[in-house]
Amino acid sequence: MANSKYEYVKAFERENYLLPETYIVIRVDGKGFHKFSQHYNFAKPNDLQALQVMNAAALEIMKRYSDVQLAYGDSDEYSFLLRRKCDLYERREMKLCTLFASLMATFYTLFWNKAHPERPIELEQVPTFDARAVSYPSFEIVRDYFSWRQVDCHINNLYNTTFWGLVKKGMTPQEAEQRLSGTVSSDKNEILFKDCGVNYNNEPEIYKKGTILVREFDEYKSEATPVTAVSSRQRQKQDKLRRKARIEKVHVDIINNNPWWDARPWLRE
Ligand code: DGT
Ligand code: MG
Ligand code: MG
Ligand code: MG
Ligand code: MG
Repeated sequence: MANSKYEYVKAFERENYLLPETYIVIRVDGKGFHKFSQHYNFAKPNDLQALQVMNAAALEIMKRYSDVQLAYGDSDEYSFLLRRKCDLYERREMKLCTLFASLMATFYTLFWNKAHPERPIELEQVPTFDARAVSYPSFEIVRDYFSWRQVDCHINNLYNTTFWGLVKKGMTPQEAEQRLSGTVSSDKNEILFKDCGVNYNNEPEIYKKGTILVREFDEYKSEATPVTAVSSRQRQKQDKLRRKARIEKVHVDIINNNPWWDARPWLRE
């Protein structure tokens, strides 16, 4: 195609290439889901169907992008771990973020409508997501990242479960907020047990731990060769293996669980 005199405008474009040989985490988060959850009457504090819509959307992204090895989600957010050697869109940050955010919104809408034919998504309240990408230089930091998100899930869920437990027992939201102000985890566990008759340990794992989607390999061969030494045929073969790998959904502790991580060495690669 002949160059037009307008082509020079391309020189203004800027692109951030995420550092090579680092793990990429892309986190999407629902925009204004406080309002969104009210509009669609989410159950409080956790709406199982809504969480399942998030999980289904994230799974669909993972199926499409074999570079995603692991995903963790709770509430209105999902974090996707892309392998260190991933070269998706040449690691262009804008491409990756806009793509993940738009896929999440589209899949969310599709799966929502499938799950709620009587309450489809309405034009005045559509699900939208922002996305950010961060590259992490070591696997230890990647693990700390996912611990951070799971701790966040736990803290929010314990608070919300206790808060709504108190409201269910007759407190106004203001009274419940006051009752919980200044309390630590053990206090909340005790309030839940004594005032609400709820043993937090017996709450569903999906609420307490969030959801982990992980690619699983039955026979795993290390790829730990320098990227330059791997032929493109080998790369294609490895990619095919990743595509074929099944994706499991679990709700387990990933913070103090070295065996879980150690059993999945491909997450490190
Ligand atoms: P943002 O992310 O800054 O645009 O604003 P929000 O409103 O999305 O805030 P965020 O992401 O910090 O918090 C998620 C909100 O979504 C929070 O207000 C609670 C709501 N939410 C998420 N999952 C559920 C659920 O299962 N049930 C209910 N009732 N609310 C939920
Ligand atoms: Mg937020
Ligand atoms: Mg949000
Ligand atoms: Mg959020
Ligand atoms: Mg185009």
